[in-house]
Amino acid sequence: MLRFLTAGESHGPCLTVIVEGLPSGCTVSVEAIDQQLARRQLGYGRGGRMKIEKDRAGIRSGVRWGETLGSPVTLVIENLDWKNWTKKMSADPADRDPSLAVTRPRPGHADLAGSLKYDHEDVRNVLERASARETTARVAAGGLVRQLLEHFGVAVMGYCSEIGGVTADHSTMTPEKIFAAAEDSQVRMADADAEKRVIELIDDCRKDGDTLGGVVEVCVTGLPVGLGSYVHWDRKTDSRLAAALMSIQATKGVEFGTGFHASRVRGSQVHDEIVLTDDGIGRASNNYGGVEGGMTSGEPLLLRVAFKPISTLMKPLRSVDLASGKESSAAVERSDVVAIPAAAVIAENVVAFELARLFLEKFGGDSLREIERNYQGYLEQVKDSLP
Ligand code: EPS
Repeated sequence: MLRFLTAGESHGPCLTVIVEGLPSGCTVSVEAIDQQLARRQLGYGRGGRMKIEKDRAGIRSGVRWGETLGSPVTLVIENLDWKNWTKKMSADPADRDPSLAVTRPRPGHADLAGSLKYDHEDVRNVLERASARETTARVAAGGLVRQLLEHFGVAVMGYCSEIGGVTADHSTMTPEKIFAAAEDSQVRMADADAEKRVIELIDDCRKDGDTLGGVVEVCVTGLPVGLGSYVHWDRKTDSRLAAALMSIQATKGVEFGTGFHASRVRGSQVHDEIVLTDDGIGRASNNYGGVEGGMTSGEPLLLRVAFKPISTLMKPLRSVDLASGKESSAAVERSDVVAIPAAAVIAENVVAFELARLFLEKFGGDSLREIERNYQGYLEQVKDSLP
């Protein structure tokens, strides 16, 4: 089974991710992982932290001479900001300093429930791990395993479709065109007019001490029909992707294809008709975003993820001081005005990881060669399914 575990605090020495279950013989490019990490750092509206960090993955196990061994792969990403936090985040009891405690939980963050649950007097003990800095490790894991997907012709593309209520008009473009153009945009949108309005909005919000959320879209091409299964709730492609995406910090909703819209129209207007094409069986539309009955349909996978605005407000909302027991304003931490352009990269890599899991469940083996045989054999079987 392909799985991963991350460790690390936002201002600790490093983030670590252990990825287990990759077969042997997969070519691994650390530059390709670093490229994903660099993309995650971009975007208009980020705070000071991204000027400090230069996220890079160090491979500590599981790869030899550029190929996976089949053993766990460990990746480590150093926090360059650690040098400014060595005492405040020290593991040494001699460095304990209760005067540094954060005691005014921020609405929207894990601060309050986390402090109550884990019996912490210092909210920092919660926020350090709850921070979206952790997504660096998840992007590294996605950046690693998507190389296997790419070997089988799968492309995963993420971009922003909405920021702070401003919607990009991508209606006349193919996902490939949107993705390519969004890569050059400061807000990861392929619509120059929307980009301009979003940048103005971000500038206004920064002045007001406020923050923004948004919606990202992920499109995946090259997936074979039949990843996932209809037979159990926890084997469905869409339930698995939704769970993985909902675990990204600040996610509030996930929708596949036309999503909620499908609930408002007639069946005849939304079901994707089955037709004959030059390649065999195909679909006349893709309203269900490439998933049917919990399995990939062979059409491009298309999903959207909604993120709430960032929790830390420079003009803070009301809170209660856990030290004094009195009403007070929430704590202010250095933060971003908006991180939706980064969220698109995070969602993309989270989707890549979950799809790699589903791919290996279907075609799994201990070596790449074994998987290639299983994959080719299945494609031939599907091709031969029509008389
Ligand atoms: C983040 C690093 C953090 C924040 C952001 C995400 O850096 P710092 O806390 O040192 O400024 O920029 O995290 C949040 C906004 C949050 O609420 O957790 C990153 O690497 O993406």
